[in-house]
Amino acid sequence: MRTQLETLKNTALDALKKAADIRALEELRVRFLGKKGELTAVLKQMGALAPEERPVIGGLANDLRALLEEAIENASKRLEKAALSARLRNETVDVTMPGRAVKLGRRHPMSIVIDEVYDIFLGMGFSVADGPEVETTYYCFDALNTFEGHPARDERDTFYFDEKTILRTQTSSVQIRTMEKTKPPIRIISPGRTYRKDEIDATHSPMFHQIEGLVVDSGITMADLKGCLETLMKGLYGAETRLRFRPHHFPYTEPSAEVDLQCFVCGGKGCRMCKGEGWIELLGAGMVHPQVLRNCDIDPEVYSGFAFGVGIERLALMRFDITDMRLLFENDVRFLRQFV
Ligand code: 2NL
Repeated sequence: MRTQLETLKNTALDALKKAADIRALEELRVRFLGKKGELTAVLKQMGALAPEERPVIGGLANDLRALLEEAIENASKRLEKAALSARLRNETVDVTMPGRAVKLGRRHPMSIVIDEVYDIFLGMGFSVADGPEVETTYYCFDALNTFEGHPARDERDTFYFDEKTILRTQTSSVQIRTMEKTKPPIRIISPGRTYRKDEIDATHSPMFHQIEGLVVDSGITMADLKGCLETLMKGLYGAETRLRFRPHHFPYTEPSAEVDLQCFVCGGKGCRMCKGEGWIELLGAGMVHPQVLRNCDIDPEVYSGFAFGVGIERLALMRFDITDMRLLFENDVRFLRQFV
């Protein structure tokens, strides 16, 4: 039995040295030290030994068990270390490898124009005001001196939810809300979506964007309005830009004007772009009607103001030489990619 134990020891140590991974090592532990393992098999023959031999062989067997257990433990540590360094080697990241290119989108032509208008007005000390798109007829019409029965209120032109609730037809409602809340001096622009029951064609859409501007202070005159609009249009279309003010009528301004841009194609001579007129209609403006000021609890004897409203789609079409407004809403990336 001594030789059996000796052989077992040599075979086991040899096998342990060759174990390639943790699983193989576990198999070896079962094979040599398990309940049905080779060491147990040798000990089962103890009964055949002389009584005085038994404790000696038993001692040798215990020593062998301890020796193998330690050898397995050492092998296990060695294999774990090897597994870790193999993993570290495999998972190395090449930090010099070029990254995957990110596909950048572009700003929508409308956003480009809106941002340009923001820049110009923020430069003149204006702030941006915001308000609801679902409005009451009070803020869209009554407060703006647009009496009941006025054609602008017609349900053939305006989206009504009920008698007193509509989709705003202009962002003037935001200006009214601002005048109610804050007292002069007021210098704001209010950009946003507006809605009218228009058929879709190259120059109309039931949803469009508008920017309105409002200045109220003591001593504000039509000259301030002209200077402000010239600064805006020269900023958008270049220093050569010329404007023309034509008398007009709005219920909320007095006097009122329509403002034309000298045709940038023919320089005023008359061409297809301006339909032979030499001028292109741009926007509406005027001095805030005294009644509108009174409606907001501002004394027209002390304060005066000017206001204007301009469609942004129209500005964008001219700014980028686009001939059909529908292109702005169809979101075809082949179209949208062209603008910077
Ligand atoms: C247009 C151009 C305009 C205004 C809007 C306005 C706002 C207040 C008071 C007075 Cl709170 N006016 N906004 C003024 C003139 C023209 O829009 O073509 N509208 C149909």
